[in-house]
Amino acid sequence: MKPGGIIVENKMFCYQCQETAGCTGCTQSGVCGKKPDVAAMQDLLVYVTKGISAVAVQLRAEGKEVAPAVNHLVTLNLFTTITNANFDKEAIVTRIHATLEVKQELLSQVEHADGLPEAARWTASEPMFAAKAAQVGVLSTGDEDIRSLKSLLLFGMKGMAAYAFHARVLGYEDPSVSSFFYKGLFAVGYDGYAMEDLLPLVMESGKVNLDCMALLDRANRETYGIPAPAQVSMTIEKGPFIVISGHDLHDLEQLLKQTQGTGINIYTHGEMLPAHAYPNLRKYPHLKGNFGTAWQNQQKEFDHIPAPVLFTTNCLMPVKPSYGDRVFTTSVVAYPGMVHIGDGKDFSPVIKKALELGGYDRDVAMTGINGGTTLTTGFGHEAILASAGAVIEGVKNGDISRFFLVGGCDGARPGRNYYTEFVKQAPADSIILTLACGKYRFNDLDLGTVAGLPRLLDMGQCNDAYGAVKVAAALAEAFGCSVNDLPLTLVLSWYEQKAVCILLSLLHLGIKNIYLGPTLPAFVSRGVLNYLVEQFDIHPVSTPEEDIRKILGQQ
Ligand code: FSO
Ligand code: SF4
Repeated sequence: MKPGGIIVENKMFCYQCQETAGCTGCTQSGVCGKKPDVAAMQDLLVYVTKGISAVAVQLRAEGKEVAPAVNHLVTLNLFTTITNANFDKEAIVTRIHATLEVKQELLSQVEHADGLPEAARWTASEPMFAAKAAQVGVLSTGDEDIRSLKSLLLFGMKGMAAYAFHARVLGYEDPSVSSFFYKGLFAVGYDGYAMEDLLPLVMESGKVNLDCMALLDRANRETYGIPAPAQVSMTIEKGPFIVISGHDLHDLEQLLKQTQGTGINIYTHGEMLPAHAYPNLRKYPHLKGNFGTAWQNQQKEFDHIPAPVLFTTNCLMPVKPSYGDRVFTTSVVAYPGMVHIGDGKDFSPVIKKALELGGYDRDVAMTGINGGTTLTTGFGHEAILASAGAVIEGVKNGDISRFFLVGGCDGARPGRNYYTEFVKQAPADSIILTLACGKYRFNDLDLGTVAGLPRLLDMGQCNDAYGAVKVAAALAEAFGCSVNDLPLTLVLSWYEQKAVCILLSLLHLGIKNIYLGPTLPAFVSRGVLNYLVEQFDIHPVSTPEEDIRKILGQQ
């Protein structure tokens, strides 16, 4: 309803990220730039993926195997619909066709098809897609609390699919993750479940995601070595260069190999920063440094950039004409009109563009958002636990008063300077662990040291939340207490669906007293919020001053 009582019809409905319109839902066009026709095809892709999952569940109940290719297809479909990844309607339509085709083949193997839901049987050609999409979005679930739990489950699985995908490209798979996708997607599509059926599934998704992040942690380390602390330059050297964004280390490695000896330098962007910590990536001398800050600043930072930018995963923003001829996408990322690099990972169009544009004619020093000139990353769980003795001693003798994990996503909405202020105001004898792109709010600050350790420890990407869990568990063991009794507070910033699955993993571990912001998810209904507050003491963030006082027990 608009002011004046005019009813405005929804052109779409999406409320999966933190920046959703009016903190309730994008109904006319996505705040992220997603158009209604793309939103519709994403809804339909989720619907047909629920359908193929119901068929897979039935086949397994009949004792039949589901091929790994089907697991991959479901993972890819979920990942494709994550925020800020795929804005290309045609690419999504292609995935719907592929899914329907595989599903028909699977359906022919089912003996007892009578109980299958409509999504499992539905098939059509493209002219029918828009009409069907209009009936199958999240609002097709009427009850608010049920819709909320199904959304938590679905969005959490989208995030988990990203991690499963990254592990798989490195050759690591966990069949129990795919089994959970089938079960979870079946549940999201099933009308007969009540709150008490869905809640355990939501919690189970947190457990499965933890296993999935553990698998990716192992995959990254066995492939690229144990991360070690690294100082990363923010100066872009004279000459041709390529900026690589997103989370996919395998894409970065391929690009590094293909640019060896070309005279092109490579700079990470956003969530790719922690790549500098891995020995088997930092060994390439042309992996020079980091360009710019977090994802929401890209339209400003890429303005007339004399280099191509390769997006390997989210977060891609609508591309501006001032750099539109130099954006390349790969994997699940796509944007109409941009060159997409296919699965063969032949990056020669990107390389050609870098040589054509030539880069800057002199070294250009960039700064972080607070004016700092250096970034440090690479404090993975191994590096931190190697200093466990000093940490434990520091806590025991009072040199270290508290740990804060200030982590999660950055974003464009006002209110995110909360995290900068929080870090600035945290006690001088506290240690700040961080991860994911939210750290760009403060990772150029010089916070000094405490007990011989840097006060700010960047643990890596969002998936490295697994490492934070390992550190917390090790500290709890050393102090003979539970994680909830440690002098540790989690202050999380969320934006998209990977943050949802990480939050669910923390809840699965029984971690309480999490501070969550900058706003609560629109898809968490009052009923579900009450449950989360009662069970887990989740706090919405208020002001840094007030929250720090509360955490330190000063009020
Ligand atoms: Fe950020 Fe984007 Fe890593 Fe997200 S770049 S917001 S939670 O994709 O995944 O932290
Ligand atoms: Fe809106 Fe976020 Fe959905 Fe984009 S992803 S349409 S901003 S809710």
